[in-house]
Amino acid sequence: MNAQSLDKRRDSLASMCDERARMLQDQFNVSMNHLQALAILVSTFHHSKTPSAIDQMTFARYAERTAFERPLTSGVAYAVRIREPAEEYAPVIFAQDAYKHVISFDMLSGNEDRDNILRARKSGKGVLTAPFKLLNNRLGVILTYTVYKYELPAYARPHERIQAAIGYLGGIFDIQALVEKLLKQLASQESIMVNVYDTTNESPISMYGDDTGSGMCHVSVLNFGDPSRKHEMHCRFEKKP
Ligand code: WA2
Repeated sequence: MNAQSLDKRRDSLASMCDERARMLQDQFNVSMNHLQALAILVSTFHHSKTPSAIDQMTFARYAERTAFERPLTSGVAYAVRIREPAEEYAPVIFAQDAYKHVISFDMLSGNEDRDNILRARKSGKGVLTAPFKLLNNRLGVILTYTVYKYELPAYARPHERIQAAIGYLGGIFDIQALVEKLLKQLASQESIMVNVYDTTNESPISMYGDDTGSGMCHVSVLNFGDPSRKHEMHCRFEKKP
């Protein structure tokens, strides 16, 4: 291949990869905003009303009916903060039907969930786990938003936030299945191979794709809204048969 057509090939790979990365990032961002809205819903109709206007059935039905608003999630769950003299727990009290099996599980007992909850409540922002094996044995990432007892100003200190936290809303992202679905919507003449990695640590964790392939590769940076985690999409042309 001459230099000119090689350049052209590189450009077309770059634009296809960037397009896919942008699409994934946009869908992630949309999902994230709706999770935040769901946290506000729980705050308004569960914590700020006596008696609560939400029970598991209401939550599950509402979550199911609004699932189209969170295109990359396979479910949502809400864990409430329980404080006992020296100990503290976060059992799940509400969950979308697909995750009913986590109800009453303490979310402070698993490392990934625990770290996420601790980080979420002191920052007031949406925070993301690394990819890990969920209780249903599938690979996923969890995005957590904290529900506070009262509305906190943007400048609230971490210790104020920790004090005021009363619950944690988590969105479950089934990356494997949902990225596949998303990419299938993009028809292209020449198919490309896509891999998505969590590149926060020195050794990247594969989130999507079979992690093989050689030859020309384009890397598009992904921004999933949590500045303490890094993600990349790697694209290659599919091998000619
Ligand atoms: N939800 C569903 N399956 C899981 C899981 C989880 N966490 N952890 C492991 N498998 C209620 O961040 C708060 C949900 C955690 C939220």
